Parts: sequence; structure tokens; C-alpha cells
Amino acid sequence: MGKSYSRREFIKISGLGIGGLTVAGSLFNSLASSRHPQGLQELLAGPGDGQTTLTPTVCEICFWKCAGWVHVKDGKPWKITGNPNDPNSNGRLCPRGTGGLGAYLDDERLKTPLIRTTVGGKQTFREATWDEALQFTADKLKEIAEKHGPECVALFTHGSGGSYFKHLLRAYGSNNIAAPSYAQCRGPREEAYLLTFGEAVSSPERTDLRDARCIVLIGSHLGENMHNTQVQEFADAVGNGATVITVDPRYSTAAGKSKYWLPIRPGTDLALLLAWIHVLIEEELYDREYVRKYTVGFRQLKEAVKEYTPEWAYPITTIKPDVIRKTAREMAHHKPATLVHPGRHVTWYGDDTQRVRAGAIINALLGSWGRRGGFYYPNKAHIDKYPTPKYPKYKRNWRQAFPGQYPLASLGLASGICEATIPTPERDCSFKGWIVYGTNLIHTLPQPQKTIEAIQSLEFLAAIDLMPAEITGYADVVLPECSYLERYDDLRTSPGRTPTVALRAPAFEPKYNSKPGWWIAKELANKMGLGRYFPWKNMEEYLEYRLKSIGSSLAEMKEKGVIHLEDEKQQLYLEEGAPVEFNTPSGKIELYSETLAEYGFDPIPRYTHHEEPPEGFYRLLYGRAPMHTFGRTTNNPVLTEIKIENEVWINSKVAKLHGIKNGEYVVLVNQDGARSNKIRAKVTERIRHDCVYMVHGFGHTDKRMKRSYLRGADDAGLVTRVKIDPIMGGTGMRVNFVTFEPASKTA
Ligand SMILES: Nc1nc2c(c(=O)[nH]1)N[C@H]1C(S)=C(S)[C@@H](COP(=O)(O)OP(=O)(O)OC[C@H]3O[C@@H](n4cnc5c(=O)[nH]c(N)nc54)[C@H](O)[C@@H]3O)O[C@H]1N2
Ligand SMILES: Nc1nc2c(c(=O)[nH]1)N[C@H]1C(S)=C(S)[C@@H](COP(=O)(O)OP(=O)(O)OC[C@H]3O[C@@H](n4cnc5c(=O)[nH]c(N)nc54)[C@H](O)[C@@H]3O)O[C@H]1N2
Ligand code: SF4
Ligand SMILES: [Mo]
Repeated sequence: MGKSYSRREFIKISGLGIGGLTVAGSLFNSLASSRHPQGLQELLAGPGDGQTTLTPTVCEICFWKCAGWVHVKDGKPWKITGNPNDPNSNGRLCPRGTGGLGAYLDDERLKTPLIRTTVGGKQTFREATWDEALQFTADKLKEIAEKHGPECVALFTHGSGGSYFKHLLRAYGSNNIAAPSYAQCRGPREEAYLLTFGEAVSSPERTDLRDARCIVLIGSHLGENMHNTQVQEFADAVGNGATVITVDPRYSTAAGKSKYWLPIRPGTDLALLLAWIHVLIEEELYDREYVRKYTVGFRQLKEAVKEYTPEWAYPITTIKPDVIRKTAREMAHHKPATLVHPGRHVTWYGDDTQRVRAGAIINALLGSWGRRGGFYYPNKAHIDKYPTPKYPKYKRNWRQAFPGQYPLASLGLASGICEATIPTPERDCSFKGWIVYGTNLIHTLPQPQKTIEAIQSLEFLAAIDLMPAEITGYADVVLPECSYLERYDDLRTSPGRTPTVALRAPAFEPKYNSKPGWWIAKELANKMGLGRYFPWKNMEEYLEYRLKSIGSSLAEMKEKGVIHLEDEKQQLYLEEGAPVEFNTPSGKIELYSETLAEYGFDPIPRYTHHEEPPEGFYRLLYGRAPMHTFGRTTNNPVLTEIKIENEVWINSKVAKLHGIKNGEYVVLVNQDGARSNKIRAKVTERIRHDCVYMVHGFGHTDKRMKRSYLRGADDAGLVTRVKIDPIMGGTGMRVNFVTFEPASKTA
């Protein structure tokens, strides 16, 4: 029987002495005393005559992983620039990456390990030494393994350091690993492309935007979504006269660059995509040769889309039939250099795998897969692994937590593991321990009430984070990682047009009492009796070993930052005329998916209707701002200077109806009564009347992050409902509706 344990109170205030942890230099104190730290520029030593050192880095502000150089002048941080030899950055960082020094400089970072304790009946954190905190964590994990089995521990992770904790968890005996970047982000896309072409899109996307002549963006808001070289290539394509067709209920930055902006009724994209397929087939605009040679299921597709005429789609989507026809012809005109962008964050309405698959089918009809200006075949560097012992056999995995459901999920479902942590009579295996690395589950999983309920059912939660993010307030032990500028990490081997390898080396000593992720995992392994899985002395030795296998060395990487493995390069496009075997069951591109049919799903996408907002309510949409990455930068002292809170976009007519003026604060209330923090209204013609829009990542509730505390509103708090994709378990989150309440302007 599980022992009883007290409910985890969210520890709001630090009340922590920072004795012995004083920050260096008076400028840091000025940072600490100000919400909008002035003088940050002075803090970063200006370009004097002093000695400059350059250290290679890989940016960790988002997951595009741009390689750059950290410039340190006279021992002081100066700036970070892109590495010109890096295909992910082309020598330029995005605004967030440039502001990366703010991650290092943030004086509200986690400073020392913390252990939950009770003082005078109240829960609080006490500061601990690393030895104590790691011993405590190791003991708890050993206890859970003995009582329930190691499979009852799950790891949630996002970011480069997650790899050491995945390795540790597998060595411990559990393979229950999940990330919100799958079931809350790009999972449906990867499965849709796997089903159709036998390969995932992966990251960075294999989209050949650079040479595309026609780019179709279904919601993808490039320019606000700032994935670096993707935006650079998009800008180049636009500069070279490519036609852009943007489908978005909001006049996005990309819509502003488009020949066609289709302000679709949210939730109806599948109808538009099916009508496009109908036109391409009816008017015989597809690539007949490509379809004949490479695909299966054309006959069934033709039959299935017969009914999906532009006239049928019009009342559903509000996009006029002649616009649907004209845009379809434009796409066909530029084939095969027409790219229906697969999207990235695609967990919208619960039929997301099918929606993305409809776009994939258009790409197949236009012959753009494996063709210049469409999708290329990526190259990836292959480097030897450092040898480690075999992992023990796992008795169960995350699939058993929801038997028979989501058969085509290929990675762990963060939302599913969360659900399976709440004990129910039917389930015989609920999770008892969580390790959370670099993901703020309270704000990134939908239905935060459920996340908190799950946390309350745990026996142990360890959080490894840079910041006192909300998730750390629920942890039993908090392990402070140092920022990416203070540590080594494993080599970056992202796929791209050329196989490349990039190095992240520390430019600074870890500040305060923080440590690199690799060190934390290795020390934990030692304390758990799993030291043999981390046989390297330190990261230098580990990296040297791996680099040797490609004839390189740490010294070379420190000098170059990025190397290209030209001789490993394979061709980017299909060889015209040569036979191709696609990695699908039929060996062809599957317009009709036998796999989907086998599992009882529609083998060809079919339109499904989604619930409309009730009277007086508006669909809640959300997205990105160029200068922030989710909630991970909203306390960054450099980036908060540029944008400190989010706004809610409200159509002018709707604002008038509700008596809302531009710039005033409102509170959003959803269909289940969930209320947001106050948020400024942005009254605009640039959004449809049936939805509102906000940028995700604001509205932090942890007081330890003073710059971001209650600045703007959090969208996740309003996502009390989801529609789950039955194919792979993605949580459609744009199924919530909000209305407005006035907020006191000064509150
Ligand atoms: N409501 C809503 N939910 C969403 C989304 C949305 O738009 N709206 N977006 C979805 C998408 S697309 C994604 S990809 C996921 C992303 O979701 P997450 O992966 O959870 O991303 P973040 O919110 O950025 O969480 C990052 C956490 O990492 C910490 N961190 C930053 N740097 C480091 C570091 O160097 N080391 C360690 N150990 N920690 C670090 C930050 O302090 C923060 O707590 O969220 C999904 N969830
Ligand atoms: N600056 C910055 N860039 C980022 C990130 C970041 O945090 N900051 N995060 C990165 C990550 S992990 C991801 S996954 C991507 C996410 O970026 P994308 O994949 O580009 O964005 P989405 O969240 O899918 O879509 C947001 C857009 O969809 C529109 N939209 C909403 N509902 C609908 C609808 O029903 N139909 C259509 N057609 N459009 C709709 C919204 O108005 C908005 O313009 O961004 C990446 N890039
Ligand atoms: S796109 Fe920007 S934030 Fe993301 S890794 Fe590159 S520079 Fe960093
Ligand atoms: Mo994402």
C-alpha cells in the first residue's frame, strides 16, 4: 500500500535566504532592484579595446538549436552572435537568441538545490547542498522502485539536457518518457507524414522553403513563429517573388506577405484542404506522372473527394468557391515547387492527424515530396555513441497506461502519463514518481487542474529547471541547472541539407550553486548505484570520444563551433526516373492508408464538424510572439524590455458589442467558468469576429519571478477542455470559448 503523504502545497514565496549566494557586482544588484532593469547594456561590457574570447555555443532559447559564438570581453559577457558556418542560423540569431545572455544574467534564477519541508505546519523549501539533494532524490527513486517497480516513474523533458535524464531513467528500469512537444505540439504532423510518405518531417523541418515558388501556410505563422532559418528562407522566397497563400483567421505577419489571405472560420481547415484536393483532381491539375509512379490509392481518393466541392466548403469555411479554385490553380501552376507547409504546432481540434494528412496528400498530388522547392531528404551526421551497458528490460511502458487507445502514437504522451498518474479503480498501474526536466507542465499541459490533481497523487516529484517556474513550486526537490552558456552539452547533429556537428561549450562558470544537467544525472546515477552507465569522467572525455569517431576533436570544435561532414552527404531530391521504395507498408506514397484502415480510422481524411462557440463566446486561439519562447523567456531581463505582457486580440465589432476599448484590461472567462489574469485588449480588424487570440507563455503565477509575475494572461488556464486525436493521442486545445469581464485598470 502506498504510504499517505501530505498534499503538496504550491510554495509561492521563497522566503529563502540567499546567504552565501550573493550575486557578483553592483550591476546585478541594480538588475535585482528593478522590474525593467535599466542599464542592462552597461552590464554587458561595450566594445572597448579589451581582450575578447569566443566560445562556441548552441542556443537553448528555443529548439531550432542555432549555433553561435559567445563573446566575452575582459571577462565580462558582451554578446552572442550566430555562427556564419551554421545552417541553422546562417550567422544570424533571432531576437530571442540574441537576448540569450538574459538567461545567464537573470538574477531570479534558481540558485541552489531546494528540498520541500514543513516548518510550523507550513510547507516551504529549505536550501540544501547538492550532496543532500541528490541523496534525497536517489533514495526516493530507490524506494519507489522497491515498492512499485521502476516503471512507475516517468520523465517529462524538453531541451538538450533531457538526454542524460532519459539515459538515467532507462538505466533505472523505466522507459516512460514524454514531452509536451509531442502530444501538445507536432505529434500529429509526424504521424501524418509517416503514414503518407513513410518518414516524419522532423526538426528543423525538411521544407525546401528557399526554392519554393508557392508556399501555403495553414495557420503556420512564420515571422511570429521565429524559427530562425525557416524565417530567413521564407523571407528570401518572398523576396524572390514566391506566391504565398496564408490560411489564418487572423491577419498574421505572414498574411501580410501573402498574395492570398484566406481568413478561414477556425476549425474548418480540413474542408478547405479537401476542396483543394477536389479541384486539383477534377481539373486534372496534379502531377500525373508522379502520382502514377509513386503513389497508391488515387482512385479511392478521387472517389472520396467527389462530394467536397468548393461550393460545399464555402458555407463551412466562409472561403468563396472562386477563391478556392483560384488558389488551387496557383498551387498547381508552380508544382512541384509548391509547398503546403506541414505546420509544427498542430494539436488544434482533435482531428489533427487527418488535417495534416490532407495537406500531405496535396503535396503528393503536386509531386513536391522529394523535389526542389518542396521537401528534401535531410542529411544527418552519424557519430559513435559512448559505449554503456545494456538497459534492463522494462516490464511495462506508457502504452499500458491506456490499453488499446491511440495506437499510432510513436512517442510517450505527456497528457496520457499525467492522466495515468491519477489512480482509478480500473487502472492497476498509476505513476508514483515524476522527474521533470525543462518543461513547465503547469503551463504547457492542457487542463492544469488535472496536472495538479496528478501531482497530488505522486509520492515524489523532482524538477530540474533554470527558473523557479510554476512546476518547481510543486516539487519535493528542485535541482537548479545552470544556463546553456555555462555548460557543455552533447553534440548537435540536427538534420539538414548537409550533415553538420555543432558544439556547446561553457563560456562562463556556473553562477550561484547551479550545475550542468550532465553532472546532475551522473551524480544521481552514482548515488543510485548506476554509475556504470555514466563511465566518462567528465564531458570533455565524453565529447572527445564521440568526436574521434568522425576524425575531429574538442580542440577543433572549440575553434570552429560547427563542422560539415560533406563526404557523408546524400542527395537531397528524388532521382528522376529511378525506382524508389518509400518506407510505407506498400512501398509507395499512401494517398489511401491501409494502416489507418486496419485500425478502423478513415484511410482518406473525411471532414468532421467542430462545435461552434455559444452566443456571446469566442474561440480561444493562441500563438507566438517573435521576442519570446513560450514561458521560458518571459522573465528574461533582456526580452522583457521588449515585451513584458501579452494582449488579447479582439475584433473591433466584438469589442464594441462588449464595450471594450483598445488598451484596457479585461478578464477572460471560459465556458467552464475558468478565469484568466487581467490582459490588455488589442482591438483590431485583423482578426475574425468569432475568435480571440493571445500569445502563449505569459501570466506567470510564481512570485519568485518578479518580472513576469501576473504580467499578462496564461492561455493554458483557459484550456479546461481538449479534444483528443484518437489516432495518436494529441490534445486539440482550440476547443475552448471565452467571453469578457471588465478588470480594474489598476488591479
Ligand atoms: N496552452 C498552451 N499550451 C501549449 C502551447 C501553447 O501554445 N498553448 N504550446 C505547446 C508547444 S508547441 C510546445 S513545444 C510545448 C512546450 O512546452 P515546454 O516544453 O514545457 O516549454 P516551456 O514552457 O518553454 O518550458 C520550459 C521550462 O524549461 C525551463 N528551462 C529553460 N532553460 C532551461 C535549461 O537550460 N535547463 C533546464 N533544466 N530548464 C530550462 C524553463 O524555466 C521552463 O520552466 O507546450 C505546448 N503547450
Ligand atoms: N518566437 C517564437 N517562435 C517559436 C516559438 C516560440 O515560442 N516563440 N515556438 C516554436 C514552437 S515549439 C512551435 S511548435 C511553433 C508554433 O508555431 P506554428 O506552428 O506556426 O503555429 P500554431 O500555433 O500552429 O499556429 C498559430 C497560428 O494559427 C492561427 N490559427 C488559430 N486557429 C486556426 C485555425 O483553426 N485554422 C487556421 N488556419 N489557423 C489558425 C493563429 O491565428 C496563429 O496565427 O513555433 C516555434 N517558433
Ligand atoms: S531560433 Fe532564435 S531562440 Fe531559437 S535557437 Fe535560434 S537563435 Fe535561439
Ligand atoms: Mo512546439
